Parts: sequence; structure tokens; C-alpha cells
Amino acid sequence: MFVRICFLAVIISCIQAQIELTLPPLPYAYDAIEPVLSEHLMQLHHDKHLQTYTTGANKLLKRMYDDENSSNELKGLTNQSIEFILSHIQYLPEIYQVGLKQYGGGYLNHKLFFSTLQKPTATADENKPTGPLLKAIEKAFDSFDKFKQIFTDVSLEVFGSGWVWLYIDAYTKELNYSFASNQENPIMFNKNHITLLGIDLWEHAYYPVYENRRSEYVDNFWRIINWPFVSQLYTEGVAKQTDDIDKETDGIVKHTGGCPMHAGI
Ligand SMILES: *[C@@H]1O[C@H](CO)[C@@H](O)[C@H](O)[C@H]1NC(C)=O
Ligand SMILES: *[C@@H]1O[C@H](CO)[C@@H](O)[C@H](O)[C@H]1NC(C)=O
Ligand SMILES: CC(=O)N[C@H]1CO[C@H](CO)[C@@H](O)[C@@H]1O
Repeated sequence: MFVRICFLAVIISCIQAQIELTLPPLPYAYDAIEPVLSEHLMQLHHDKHLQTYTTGANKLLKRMYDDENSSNELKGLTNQSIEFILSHIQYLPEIYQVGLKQYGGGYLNHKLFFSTLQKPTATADENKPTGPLLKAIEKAFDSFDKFKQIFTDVSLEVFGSGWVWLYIDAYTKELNYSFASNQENPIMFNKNHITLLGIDLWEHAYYPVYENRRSEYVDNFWRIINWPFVSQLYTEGVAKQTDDIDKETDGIVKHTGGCPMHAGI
């Protein structure tokens, strides 16, 4: 409770209305990822599913802002970026945690997902990262092929809906991977984790083309990864200073340099 109140104290001094998330435009034509992902699938996935996450997240943020029981600090939090909100999700009242993980997570995850895709190469083998990102993958996983194998195996093991993520820890600068169920994202478990690449394993992401053949979808996924974009995220993650991102929750207390009195959330 102490940590929670201090955390919220650091955020905002005056209350602003909540941010309004908008549907991020697809950075290419709907048919750009054909034949790996069809135009029809992309239309559904982007226009319908991502729109639903966007609308749902906005509704929840508005409800949290309008809630007579929300403290000023909690209202102020709704004016922060969705990344910030999700990386501090554990400090939110439980009634908002579940929904924002799902809808806010769905918004953030899909926004990244669509940005990391590009026109397919003819084969998976000819689509590889280069430069510092490749070196980092080799350091963390021994080789690119091993990384691909692990990522593929975990993608096939996932039961039900979820994602497999490649992320960088902005504190250690190490790469790692994780499985996340539903719309979870590594940022929700550690605010130093920055996702670089994720494969959407919800049926809505592949069923219109592959039906129940998930492994075929996963194999083809390697043809459509926009590695230059992922490399750019990696470079940003490496450059990110963690002095201001607290390593642990106790860092939050340190960061505030004291704990002003506030009504609980
Ligand atoms: C605020 O809290 C009170 C007491 O717990 C509760 O009765 C009321 O329904 C809550 N209001 C909202 C909008 O949730
Ligand atoms: C990668 O994640 C696993 C599981 O969370 C953890 O045990 C392992 O130490 C991590 N590796 C690195 C290099 O951070
Ligand atoms: C993250 C964010 O959107 N912050 C906004 C909070 O509200 C102020 C005032 O309206 C804006 O200037 C910030 O950009």
C-alpha cells in the first residue's frame, strides 16, 4: 500500500482528461502481406479486432477517469501513454487491471505486430536480421537458427490464445523471449522490458487463411518479419536510459523522495 500510494504521487500534479487512443493506420496496403496473410484477414484483423481493442481501452480509461472513487492520481494516470499505464498495471485497482490488460494490451500488441510485418520473401531463409541485432540474438540464443527454433517451438506449444515475444531488458540490455497468454506483454511484468517482436497466436490472426494449421502460419511468419524495423526498436532499447525507469518497485519509493499523504486509490 505504501509503495502504491507513493507511486501514484509521483505522476501528476494537475488532472488532465484521459488520452484517447486512435486506431493506428496500417503502414502498408491490406494486400501487402499476401499470400502469407490475405487481404481479407488483414482487413478483419486490423479494422475489426484492433478497433475493438482501441474502443475497449478508451472506454475503460474513461470509466476510470470518471469513477467517483478514483483518486486524483489515478485520474492523472489516464493521461499517460498506454505503455506507461501498462507498465504500472499492478498499481491499478483490480477492477481496471483485467480489462486494461486485455484491451490496452490488445491495442499495444497489435500496433507493434502490424508495424513489424512486411511483404513476404520467397523463403524464410532469406529473411534474417543483420548487424547489432543479429549479434545480440546470437549472444542470447547461440545462433539465429536456434532462436528461430525456440520461438517456433514455443509458438506451437501455446495452448489457446496468446503471443510469443522477443524483448530486450533495457536495464541489462539482454534479449529474451517469453510466452504470454491472452493480451499480456512483457512490459506488464517488468517495466524495463521492451518488446521487439511478437507473433499473434490468437486464432483471429491466422484462421481465415490457415484454419487449424497453426504450424504453417508460424513457418510463414518468418517470411514477413520486417527485421530493419525490429532492429531499430532494438537500437532504441539499447540506448534507453534506465536511470529514470526504476528497476524494482522499491525504486519507485526512492524516486519520489518521500511519500506525501494521499487518499488511497
Ligand atoms: C464507490 O465506492 C462505494 C463504496 O465502496 C460504492 O458503493 C460505489 O458503488 C462506488 N462507485 C463506483 C462508481 O464504483
Ligand atoms: C530469460 O527469461 C527466463 C525466464 O523468465 C529467465 O529465467 C532467464 O534468466 C532470462 N535470461 C536472461 C538472459 O535474462
Ligand atoms: C501522455 C499524454 O498524453 N500527456 C498529456 C497530458 O495532458 C497534457 C495537457 O492536456 C498534455 O499536454 C500531455 O501531452
